[in-house]
Amino acid sequence: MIGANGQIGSELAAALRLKFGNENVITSDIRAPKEIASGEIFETLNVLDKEAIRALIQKYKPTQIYLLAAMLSATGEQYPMKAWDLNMNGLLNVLDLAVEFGIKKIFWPSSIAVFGPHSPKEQTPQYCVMDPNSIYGISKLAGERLCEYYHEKYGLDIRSVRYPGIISWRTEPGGGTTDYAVHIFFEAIRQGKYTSFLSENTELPMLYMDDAVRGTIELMDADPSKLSIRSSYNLAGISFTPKEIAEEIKKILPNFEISYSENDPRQSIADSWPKSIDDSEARNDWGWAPTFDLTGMTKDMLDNLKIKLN
Ligand code: AKB
Repeated sequence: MIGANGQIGSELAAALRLKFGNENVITSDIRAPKEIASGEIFETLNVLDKEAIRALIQKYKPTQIYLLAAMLSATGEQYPMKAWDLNMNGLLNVLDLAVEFGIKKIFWPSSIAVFGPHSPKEQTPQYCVMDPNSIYGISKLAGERLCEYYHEKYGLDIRSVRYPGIISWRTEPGGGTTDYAVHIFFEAIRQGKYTSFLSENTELPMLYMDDAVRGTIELMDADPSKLSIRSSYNLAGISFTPKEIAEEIKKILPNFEISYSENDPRQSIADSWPKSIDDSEARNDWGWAPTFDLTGMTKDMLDNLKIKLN
């Protein structure tokens, strides 16, 4: 796994270690994590260093690669050229080496950021106008086209989902537009209040980490003949606004207070994204179904954060 220290990578790696055993999962990232548990294998790796990836493939002979290293939407707007370089050339390095070494399966995440201001906002379908206007979204859409191209041209078994905002309590996200929906829970426990950088009625698609990890592994286990999409599957969980999530938190923490900041640059990114996603293809092709609703997710987040932060 490349980019294993981030929000999704750290939890996906833990799930893969349970499934395949510590000795069969090699995690890597640009920096070592704070702790490496005994028996776990970690290598420092910059995904832009193709020769370093080659050396690790030769050393460990992996059968699958999970590529999670990326710069997200908000940070991408601060460093557009770096975001483009990391997101595109990181992917191209892995795709090329996967073909060269005959890697059996690749996972690469896309995002709801591939949609743009002219995409339908409600129940956004798999196929529609896609005019992303963040560098992150542009890089993800280009990446999707590359994935399908490598599948068609070289037979690469690449699998991908368009993640919505991912909500989790173990690792906080960094640099995304949907991050408010994680920070709100941390601050509810730490401070009892939170200032949202998105306005109260900004509705975005989100997914609880447990569902995201399970769905990712289910897609990787799916029969390849059932997969009709080799760009990236729409994936839906729960859609809500900052106001709605605050109301849900107040049911458990009645004194919780929410306020809203103005003129945050992330607002315009959020405004260009869908409010909800139609994920019929994922449901039909590989049986995808999320299990957490807003109430269940809020309870699970707060229960776990109370223990973690106190
Ligand atoms: C972001 O906000 O940039 C990410 C995403 C939706 O891909 N969480």
